[in-house]
Amino acid sequence: EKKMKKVITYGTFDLLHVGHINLLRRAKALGDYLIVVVSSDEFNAGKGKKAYHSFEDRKKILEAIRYVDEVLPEYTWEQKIDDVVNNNVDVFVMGDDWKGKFDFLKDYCEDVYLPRTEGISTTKIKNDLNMKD
Ligand code: C2G
Repeated sequence: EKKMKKVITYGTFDLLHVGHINLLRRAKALGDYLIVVVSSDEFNAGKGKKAYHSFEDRKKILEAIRYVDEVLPEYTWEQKIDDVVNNNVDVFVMGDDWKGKFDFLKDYCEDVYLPRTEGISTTKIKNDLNMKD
């Protein structure tokens, strides 16, 4: 029978918003099973980011989304090849702000960059609420 088509995507997914949901819905539509690799708090610190929600809470929130089948932790930039190979992933998906940044994955799976949802971002939410970044 048809092999299950597995999709993977990465992100912080802090202060979940419709841009995240659009990305996750469209990523899932590219296959049968969606793995979301969510940035650990330590990895975010390395990105100079501090998420409002802890890793554990961001993981729980993602697991509650109908499009998401599995959530794994993102600890390093370098883990993507292992993640793709170890999970038998067919498609890697990211918003197009990352276009071209992960071309090294082309040898292991299909790369898809989706247009970002305009007018929304976690940073915008924080600024609109006058929170420090
Ligand atoms: N996104 C989107 N539209 C928005 C905001 C975000 O399509 N308005 C997408 C991003 O392109 C990304 C995903 O939603 O694919 C998650 O966004 P972030 O949580 O901001 O992820 P980021 O901090 O870019 O971390 O190793 C890659 C990093 O972990 C990506």
